[in-house]
Amino acid sequence: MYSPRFDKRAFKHEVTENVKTLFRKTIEEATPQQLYQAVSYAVKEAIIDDWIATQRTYDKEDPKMVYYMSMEFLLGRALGNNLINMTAYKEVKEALDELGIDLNLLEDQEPDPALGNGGLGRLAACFLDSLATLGYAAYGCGIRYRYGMFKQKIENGYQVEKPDNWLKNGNPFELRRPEYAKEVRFGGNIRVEYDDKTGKTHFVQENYESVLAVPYDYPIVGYNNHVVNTLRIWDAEPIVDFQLESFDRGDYHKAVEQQNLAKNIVEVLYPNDNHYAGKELRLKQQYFFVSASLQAAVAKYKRKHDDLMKLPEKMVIQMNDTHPTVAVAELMRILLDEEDLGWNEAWEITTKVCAYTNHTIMAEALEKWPIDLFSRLLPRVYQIIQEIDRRFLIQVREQYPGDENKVRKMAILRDGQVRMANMAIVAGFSVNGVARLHTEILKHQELRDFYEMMPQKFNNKTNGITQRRFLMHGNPLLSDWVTEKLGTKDWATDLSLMSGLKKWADDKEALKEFMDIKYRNKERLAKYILEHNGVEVDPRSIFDVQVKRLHEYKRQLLNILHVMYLYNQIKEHPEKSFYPRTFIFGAKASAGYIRAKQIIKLINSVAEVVNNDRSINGKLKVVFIEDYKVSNAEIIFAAADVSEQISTASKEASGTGNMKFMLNGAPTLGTMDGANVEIVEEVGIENAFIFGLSSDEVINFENNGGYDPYEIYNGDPDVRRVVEQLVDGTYSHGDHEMYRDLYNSLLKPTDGNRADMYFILKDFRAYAQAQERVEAAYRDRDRWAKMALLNTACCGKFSSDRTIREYVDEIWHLDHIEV
Ligand code: KOT
Repeated sequence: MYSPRFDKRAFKHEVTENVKTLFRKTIEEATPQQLYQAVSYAVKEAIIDDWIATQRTYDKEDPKMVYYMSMEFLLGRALGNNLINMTAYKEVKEALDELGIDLNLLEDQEPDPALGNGGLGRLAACFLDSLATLGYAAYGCGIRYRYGMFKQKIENGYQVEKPDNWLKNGNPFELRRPEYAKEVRFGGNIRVEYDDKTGKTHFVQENYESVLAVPYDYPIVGYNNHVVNTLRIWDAEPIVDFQLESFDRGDYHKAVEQQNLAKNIVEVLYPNDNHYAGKELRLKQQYFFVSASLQAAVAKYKRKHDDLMKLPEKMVIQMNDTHPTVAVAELMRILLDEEDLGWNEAWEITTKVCAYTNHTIMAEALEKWPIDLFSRLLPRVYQIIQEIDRRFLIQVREQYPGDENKVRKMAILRDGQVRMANMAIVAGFSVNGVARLHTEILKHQELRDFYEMMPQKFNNKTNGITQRRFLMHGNPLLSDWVTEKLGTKDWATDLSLMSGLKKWADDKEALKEFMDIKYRNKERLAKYILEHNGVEVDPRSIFDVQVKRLHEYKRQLLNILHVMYLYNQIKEHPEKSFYPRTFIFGAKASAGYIRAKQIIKLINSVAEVVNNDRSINGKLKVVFIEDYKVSNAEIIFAAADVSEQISTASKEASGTGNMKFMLNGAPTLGTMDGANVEIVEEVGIENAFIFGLSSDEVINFENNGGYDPYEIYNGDPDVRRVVEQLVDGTYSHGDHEMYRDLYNSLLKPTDGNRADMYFILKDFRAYAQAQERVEAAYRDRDRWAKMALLNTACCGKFSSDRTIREYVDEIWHLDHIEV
């Protein structure tokens, strides 16, 4: 399948055969969905050989492996990406053309696997791509949710959630592996058995419920290197033997319970980003996939090795936020109870194997499980955590005699809660943040006590993204142009080469080509918007884009208030020149996040008023793209002129959308937050539009009770006007109450929260001024083209290949492999 070996005739034959055997049809008769399946199976066929070869190499060379444990993997579609990484995209497109099949239409037939919420899950997917591409042995470990992230419909301006039945037509790329199934146990009680002969104590779980975890393997194709790694996602099935036994005893109830437990556990992804809901089922999900993955990992190790003390030489576990951190205690349990090691040995192994990544400082995202719930569901794991905590607090008291305040802050068990982050830090050998600023805030604010006690554990790994999906696949025009200008395609695996584009930054001809490509991508997006949203937008206008999860700290509200302000300006000064703008939004709100949903409604209400006002001559358009997801994201990034990254400084740990925009040549309009800081460092402040409070200023305000939004409200008539427009009926058909809560959130303290918690009014004027700078820069076509091009040219640092190299060199110490 790799270009040199691609056999077009054989491939076409294979597709034709697949259509026949799978569907008893000819190519002409088959539906697009059936053709997608037939083509995917043909592609899988080619992948399988490399998959086998890769696993054989791992077997033979026995490299150290990373297990990347994550509740989320936001993969996006596989077909196109696999073809890109097999360097067969163009050949396959040609072959299919000859069969009268349009590859792009086929790609649209694939459901977008959405086993993640946003940045955290997408990062996990980019990491798997980079690990395979760089030739490292890696397993992704996660859950095969029956329903992924919900599909978003907009009805009458409101978000409506529809189930995402992504498996309804089957999944050509996955492989069920029942031979590796593992039992996972919940609840019951622990009986302590003392063995007189050996003098050992055994802990036996009784009266538990259990499910069978069945793995599905999903190939992760490396770029142009024949490496195929595995994402292993677990499904839950009832344990059949048990069920029969229960039926025999007439224990129908028990059998039904097992069925229900199995069905419920993997039913659906919790659609909360940056938010902890504390649901029992969520904890079950966490333990379910962590226990199954660890049992499989230890079993795999034991097939080749008998000295468990050397386990850390062969595996490392990266915990993607606190969600899988029960891994720490589960690994202890396996080593203590199933492998009969002593505490000290088990602890030594665990603390050499486990590493933790922190992705957020948002207080509402902190996982703190109620002890009663936790100990009821995971009685043995809880005992182990008690012992970890007991031993740790002895250390704290030794190091800080008499400082009970430290003990209170650092304890794992406290106030009736299990604090997962504390456990991860205590047991992990590495704690990393996801951008330099974020890591500094962790060290000096949120996790200060831990940093003081164990500074050697703390390190930064600034996030990255894969250029294979977000440039090669998402933006083929720019991709080809870059290859031509650099005279090589090596940027596909070495993004630092992009800096070679700088030499074209003053070349009129090259700049024109660059902007022509942007224009064609804008046309492509305009077509998508017309087809999917029924709104006509002008590709000659500035495409100003904010796409990301909806969260107050990300401040979509600031953006839309500013649109309201611009609308007022245009209405009031029709004579003033105004460069036409299209404000594009895309965002899902967690189903239960009321205020986020109000913001979506507000955006759509503003769109309705503005887009239908003929008097402004189409100078302003607002579009809310329904169902923002990986597949349409690729089209959106390619078409953006302006990248809105306007979170309240200190709140966005890193951001990764910011990097995707940069890669595609869109300058950042943003705050000095997360990875924006490093983006500006790379591209130069003159090639970005930076505004607003700094993280230090924000933190300062927060530590001193906030600020008074009425200062702004009373002092700035433009701000006052847009705030009043939330409740004067302008955007609500005369309804004064529709946006009252948003209005109140800006001006009044509500349910224990400060007024304007996210400094929207405070930053408003600075934001509006930055937007004026955007307009001025855009009017100067040459200047803008240069800025845009330099963004692409300076994005080298933000490849996830760089990030993964740092993880490998500084945390994981993996062996490089060649297949
Ligand atoms: C937290 C709880 C549940 C689900 C998701 C989260 C979460 C998501 N925490 N952090 N994130 C984002 O992670 C990205 C990848 O590191 C960051 O770029 C982004 O700033 C985080 O908000």
